[in-house]
Amino acid sequence: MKNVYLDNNATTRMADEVLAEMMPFLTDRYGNPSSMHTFGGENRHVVDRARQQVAELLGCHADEIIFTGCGTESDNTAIRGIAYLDKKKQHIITTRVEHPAVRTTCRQLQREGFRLTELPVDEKGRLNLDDLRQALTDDTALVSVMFANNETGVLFPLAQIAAVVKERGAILHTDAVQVVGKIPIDLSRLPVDLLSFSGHKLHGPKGVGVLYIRRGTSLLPLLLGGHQEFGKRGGTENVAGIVGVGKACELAREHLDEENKRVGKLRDRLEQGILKNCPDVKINGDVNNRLPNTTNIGFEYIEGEAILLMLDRLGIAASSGSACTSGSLEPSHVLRAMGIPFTSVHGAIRFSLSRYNTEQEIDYVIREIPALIKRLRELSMFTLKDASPQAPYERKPQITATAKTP
Ligand code: 7TS
Repeated sequence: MKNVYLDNNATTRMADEVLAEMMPFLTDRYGNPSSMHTFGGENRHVVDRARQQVAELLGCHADEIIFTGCGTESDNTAIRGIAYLDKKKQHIITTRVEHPAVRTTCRQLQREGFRLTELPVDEKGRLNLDDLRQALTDDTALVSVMFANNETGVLFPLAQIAAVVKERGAILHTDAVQVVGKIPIDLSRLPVDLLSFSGHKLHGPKGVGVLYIRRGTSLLPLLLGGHQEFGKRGGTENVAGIVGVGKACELAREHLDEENKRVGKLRDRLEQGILKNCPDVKINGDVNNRLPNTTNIGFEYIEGEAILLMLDRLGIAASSGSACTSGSLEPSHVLRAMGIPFTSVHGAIRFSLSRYNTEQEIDYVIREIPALIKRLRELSMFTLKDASPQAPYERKPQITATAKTP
């Protein structure tokens, strides 16, 4: 079997219906929505319709939605846009397990003089609400807490977090890049002020992000320029991309419930199949509270990169941590924050599914993995089995070839 794509938290296949909807705006209907003439002006309605489609998925008003260039831009716009607004408030709270789009932005603000609190998580990746309560002060400008973790799928209890933050009158932003389109969100009941997501994670196009800004919440725009997006994000609109993300939201709304269940069952089948057939394997994260499509599996005593390469040869695409941090060989900051033992953190693999995965694909992966893991453990250069959980790698003595006697 070829090409089993299980890296949907990195990006997803665009739905055929989305591409069909976008096509006219990549070809004949290229007008600028801000133009006075009908040819451009018609595209204003198209952008507004997409705004409505997004709002219907999130349970908010269309005028609370702005389109950006990606999830990262939405995160940056929300965080910097709030931080720079009120000079009297110089404190920001976030968590230790955020995606770099949030983490790096908050750390940059810290370098600029803001006080930053990064809340810890427990061994299952859960936040302690008392830590949040204690961290909040009168000068807390912003709390930025992800909705679900991209590496483990663990969900933070946003409703409870919002209640705590609102008690102290701070602004709450959530990075929902991994959540929108996977589980229902109803912003008419969830009092967050800002929420970010990205088109390409829910079978929409790349190059378009969304930021929800609750009515009455002011922010300083990150991109200054024209009056587009209610003056909150200058730049000619990516009409095709916006049409695509609108359609992706409409499709998610129609199919979310049934797909959720189906994808969840496939994920559980994969997990059970691997747990049953491979020794020394653990699931990382709170299994009772996570996205239905994600599992993070720690294969002890081997390197994640080696597993990924072997899987790749079999046509199976998965990931170790986030594609945004891979390439660095640094173990995942998320798993380290959870205190996952050293012997397991390096061999952690994230499998993330989507509506396009099938039972046959999952069974193929379950069939192939045990032999692959066994082989890698035999080949392993590292004596991790004998190492203490926190110890650095101990290399086995190199076996040097003995010179042949002539
Ligand atoms: N926030 C979260 C929680 C994410 O998972 C990602 C992408 C982003 C922000 C950035 O979104 P973008 O549209 O700007 O790329 N996450 C991942 C991942 O987990 N593997 O590759 C990309």
